[in-house]
Amino acid sequence: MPVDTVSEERTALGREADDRVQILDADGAVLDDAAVPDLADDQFVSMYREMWLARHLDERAISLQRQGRLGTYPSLAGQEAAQIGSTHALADEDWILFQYREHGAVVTRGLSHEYLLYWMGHEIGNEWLADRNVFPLNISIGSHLPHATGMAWASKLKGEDRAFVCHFGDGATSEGDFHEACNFAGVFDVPAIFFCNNNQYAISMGRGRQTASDTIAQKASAYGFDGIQVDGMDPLATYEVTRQAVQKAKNPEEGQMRPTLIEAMMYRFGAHTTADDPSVYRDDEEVERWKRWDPIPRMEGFLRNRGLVDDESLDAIHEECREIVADVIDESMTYDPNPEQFFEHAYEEPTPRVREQLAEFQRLRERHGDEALLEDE
Ligand SMILES: Cc1ncc(C[n+]2csc(CCOP(=O)(O)OP(=O)(O)O)c2C)c(N)n1
Ligand SMILES: [Mg+2]
Repeated sequence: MPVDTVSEERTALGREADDRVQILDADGAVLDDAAVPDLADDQFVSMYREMWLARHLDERAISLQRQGRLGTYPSLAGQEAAQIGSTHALADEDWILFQYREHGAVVTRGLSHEYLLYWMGHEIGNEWLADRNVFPLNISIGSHLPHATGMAWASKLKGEDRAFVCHFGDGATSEGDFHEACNFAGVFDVPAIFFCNNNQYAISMGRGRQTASDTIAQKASAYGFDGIQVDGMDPLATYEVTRQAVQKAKNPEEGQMRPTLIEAMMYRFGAHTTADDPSVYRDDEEVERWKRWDPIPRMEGFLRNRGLVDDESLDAIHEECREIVADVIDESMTYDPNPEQFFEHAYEEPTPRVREQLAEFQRLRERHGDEALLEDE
């Protein structure tokens, strides 16, 4: 990645949209003239722990899907730094809206077995997120961006002190919802941060065919607010850029607009989802090139250089993460769903048609029993 750094003189947000912010080199050494964020040592270690936890959860989730114990699942490997670095810059009262791949942002707010339940097909996994100020997951691309603008606008009108960080992909920037959300965010000057996880692909569609713009960050200038490109595989850089964006969202200086569009440059190491075969549209050599920037060994390098971890403490972190994930999986497997829940989540109050369908389903269960209903033809 190009070697641009955050220096104290040049704050991250006062840059051109193609002037990428980076703090760590590929091995985790601090770049010359880069300013390391002012965080306590245990915060740096937490960032590493959460990235490792998220990667491990990812590996286990893919394995569960292969065993038929989890539904279709989108892998986050390679994208941890953007999700975890940026979430570390938020206060608990700030909201996160995410697409579907940002498990790392969720993990940073605390991992519950209910999150896995969502990926097993149970909507209850979305209910739990609200308690952590995380908006429900959004499979339909771009649809949550206008909600981010609306929530941020409402919050501003209520005089709250919150920021709304909305994660989405490079593919989502081609949706009308992206344009509408950014446009109104600018018009109403709302405390929203549009965080684009540019992982170079929208399924098989490469970034080069997504937009003719040089960068995604530069699109912000059309809406009248700051756009900034950051090395999305550098957790310290994503932390710092988000921190400055949050500060501006909540307390803009004279003449500053509250919203920010952050384009985090990264790469998805794995398949788009467990239903995808990436070898059809990209070659291994490209994947290997990007793995050089893997955020986890990079953060490990930074921590070792600072004397914050050694082999022993790293082993203990990994063991702790394995236990957390194993417990969460065990607990999720004990869930005994009632199939009538199918009818519960589309509407606050069921419509007459939904009530009819539920009654018909109940009649079928009574007449045939669950076993017969679940039998494969
Ligand atoms: C409105 C809509 N159109 C199409 C799809 C099918 N679809 C699922 S994922 C995806 C690609 C999204 O790419 P991007 O926004 O870059 O996110 P990424 O998967 O790379 O994280 C598409 C087109 C969808 N889910 N919703
Ligand atoms: Mg993408």
